[in-house]
Amino acid sequence: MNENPSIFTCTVSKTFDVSHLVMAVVPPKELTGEPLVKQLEAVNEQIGHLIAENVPGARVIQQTVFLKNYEDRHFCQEFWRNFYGEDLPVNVYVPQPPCDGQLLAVEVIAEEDAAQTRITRQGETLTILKHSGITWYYACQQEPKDYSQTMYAQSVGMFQQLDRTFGTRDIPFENVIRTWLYLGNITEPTFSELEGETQRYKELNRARTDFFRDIQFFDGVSSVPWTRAVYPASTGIGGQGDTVVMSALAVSFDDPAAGAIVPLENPQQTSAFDYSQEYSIKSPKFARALLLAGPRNGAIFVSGTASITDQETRYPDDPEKQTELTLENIALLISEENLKAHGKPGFGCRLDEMVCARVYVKRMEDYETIRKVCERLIPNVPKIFTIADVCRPDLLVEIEGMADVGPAKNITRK
Ligand code: 3EB
Repeated sequence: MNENPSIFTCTVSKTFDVSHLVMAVVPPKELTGEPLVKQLEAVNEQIGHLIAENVPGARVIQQTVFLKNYEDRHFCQEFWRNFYGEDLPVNVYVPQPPCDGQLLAVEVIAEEDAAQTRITRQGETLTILKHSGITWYYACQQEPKDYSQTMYAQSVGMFQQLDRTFGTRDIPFENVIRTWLYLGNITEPTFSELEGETQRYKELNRARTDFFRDIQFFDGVSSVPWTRAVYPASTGIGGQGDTVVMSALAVSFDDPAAGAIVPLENPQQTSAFDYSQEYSIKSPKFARALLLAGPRNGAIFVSGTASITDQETRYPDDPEKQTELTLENIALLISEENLKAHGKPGFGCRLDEMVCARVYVKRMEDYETIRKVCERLIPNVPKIFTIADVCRPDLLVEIEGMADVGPAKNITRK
């Protein structure tokens, strides 16, 4: 049934004992130009099909919804409220148009309804999933916010809001392993009380640095004690308009001694938190990737990755080479060699074994070129392509993804 793997695919992974589906869902071509409700119905139908075929009864945990028109989020949320009722997943609405021209594209995470699975929905901003000795907290922010505030104040406010959401379950920000920061007009100038004229992304970095200052990430969460500063994996990417949208994933282990959280760096890139001040007076505090592992299996969260080696942008005018280098960076990060170098032999994998990928394309005219490279290098990986500005003016593409790894990994493609 899956004739065009680039627009409609699903990965099923049983790596953590229960089946876990990741889907990249876009309304079919025939619906181009049709109203939102038609496209939403088609998306729901596809999700329903994929679940029924692969893991009957699986329940949707989180949807990341990329919108051509950000105002449509209200209609989408009402549509899904009616459809899911008490089982409404966390929906993160991102102001980024899908590259293929549809009104929306959705990355969906669903989980087998096994005897050992516990799902708790807390309002519309937090879904808690418990299985295999791990609890996953999927959070998104509430409806925003005061756009008249400075970039710095808005960003701190969003981090605090996420912190409060986790706080309702007594989960401190120390447990956050992955953040997504979508920032409208990311490379545009803004005013800072501290620096005067600066750039919005740089102010976000200053806010993040201040917010993270007293957080000892992963302290007490897992068995690995950190003697240096460590940070969650992250994506920092543009969006339409003046919006700031954030989401985050936190975890806890029943038995911290049985779990490991290992931030991963790339041997051919300067760590982002060590970037020099020309990129941002306060460096971006994130890990290139992060491994979450039990004794026999694990998941790698790959941060937004771009055409950078050391700390320099490479191939400033060449979208094909930028995409190749970006994927090479991801391949290096998740490679067996790199995992071994980080003390976790047996937890690496190949690039084309990734569970899913998101490809953020700066300019529509580069889409075909970038898509072709992705089809060549990660043909079987469910992919979503959106239009989004990347935080440096000369970066044309940014890619993120997930991988399931470890001696007990168990992945199939549908
Ligand atoms: C880079 O490597 C590209 O600010 O959280 C990638 C991933 C990037 C995350 C962030 C920024 C962030 O510097 C940009």
